[in-house]
Amino acid sequence: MLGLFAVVAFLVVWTAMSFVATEPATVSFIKGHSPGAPVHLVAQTDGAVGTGAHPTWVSYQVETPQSRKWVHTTLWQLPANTRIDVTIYQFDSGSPLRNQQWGRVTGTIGNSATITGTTFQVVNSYQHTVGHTFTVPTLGINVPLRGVDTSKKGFCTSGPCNPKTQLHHTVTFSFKTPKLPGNYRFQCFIPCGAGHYAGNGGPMQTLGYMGGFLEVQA
Ligand SMILES: [Cu+2]
Repeated sequence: MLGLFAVVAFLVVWTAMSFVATEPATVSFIKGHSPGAPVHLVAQTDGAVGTGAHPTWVSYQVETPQSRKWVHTTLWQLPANTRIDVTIYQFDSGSPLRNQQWGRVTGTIGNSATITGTTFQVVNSYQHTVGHTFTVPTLGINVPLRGVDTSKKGFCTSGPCNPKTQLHHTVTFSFKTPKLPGNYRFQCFIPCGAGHYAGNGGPMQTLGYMGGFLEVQA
């Protein structure tokens, strides 16, 4: 009886630890941040992340604010009630939208974003493909990230991709973090998990790839 209990206890602890051990790292934009100053957050979206347990999976990577290194994680710690200036280098190909609603820019400052310096409020997906969306449902934020044309030179096949040399769209936008601290879920609404059920499995459901949290702290 005691032996059985030990086995069960071991399995419970082992399962819990394996979850803890596989949680992606957190990149903090709070350390060294002076209150009130805007935060600059730089991320990229790759067709294949090139690192970790699933190097072929589609993913975000984020740049550390001080050392400017690419980190494969979607846990981003941000100060509350602060303007966040976001730059996303979008290296992946795309597809037409299943729902044109996801082509709208919402919830950002000015309800707009820029692509290669040009302001836009909507992506017409009859004209352009969309690779991913940066969407924070509880904050009403949605930014469509246009797909690159894979027939052009310099398509990045494995991350981290280099914005200086490889084909991408540079998308920028700003938003304000809420006053209320908490973990705000963000995700992609393009079924971009190719090879997984309906495109919505695998990286679409795994922390660190196409979904994550804005960890807003006071
Ligand atoms: Cu996606």
